[in-house]
Amino acid sequence: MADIAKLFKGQIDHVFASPPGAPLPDSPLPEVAFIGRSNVGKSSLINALISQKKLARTSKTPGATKNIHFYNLMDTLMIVDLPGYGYAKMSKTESAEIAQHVVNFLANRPQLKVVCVLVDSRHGFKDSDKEMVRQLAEFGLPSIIVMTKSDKLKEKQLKPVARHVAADMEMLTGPLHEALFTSSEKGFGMEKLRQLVYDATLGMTNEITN
Ligand SMILES: Nc1nc2c(ncn2[C@@H]2O[C@H](COP(=O)(O)OP(=O)(O)OP(=O)(O)O)[C@@H](O)[C@H]2O)c(=O)[nH]1
Ligand SMILES: [Mg+2]
Repeated sequence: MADIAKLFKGQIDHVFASPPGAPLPDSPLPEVAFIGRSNVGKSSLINALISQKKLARTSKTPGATKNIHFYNLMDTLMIVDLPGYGYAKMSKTESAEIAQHVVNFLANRPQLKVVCVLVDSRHGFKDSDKEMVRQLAEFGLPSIIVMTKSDKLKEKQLKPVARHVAADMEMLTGPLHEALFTSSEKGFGMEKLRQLVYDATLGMTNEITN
């Protein structure tokens, strides 16, 4: 546990932003990527996970993240913020270029160990999320399902949503565990998510270099 706290609260560098068509960084570090529909809260979750307010750019308007961003945690783990999918107002050409860039990354990245698929707690799985989980399984990538913005639901609304989500997950192959409900705004679920990410990326080597 001590090592996890050290990793997620230590030195963080934004090392690389890769726009569509550009190369990806050459790095030996294990990676965890965050994916999900546009505006689901990927960049906010990354900030909460690494205890930063504004390192990853967030926005009320969907389509905020257009490049693939790499964050180096203590030369030990790379966090990758991916552009969202399903944003209808972006031009077809631009969204196709972004989607292609993301698929290239997912399909050709041996150091990528796990992908967190973010789903809005209020809406549950959309077809595009199910498709993403299936695609990740096809690429041989394990996924962690993270429900976001759970502060927007009342306590009594959480149970039926959790049941629906659990039923949807039974139909999907690949996810590592039951869905984890989180709130970046209130900090719910962050310790658990840090543990899951750590286990899936560094669990075998258990090394923190500095
Ligand atoms: N209430 C609440 N709002 C949140 C939470 N997480 C994110 N938001 C809000 O949701 C909006 C989108 O958040 P982002 O983190 O930019 O979402 P994203 O998935 O990175 O979006 P794209 O980069 O456009 O795909 C922002 O207005 C955030 O403040 C949360 O846990 N609770
Ligand atoms: Mg973003």
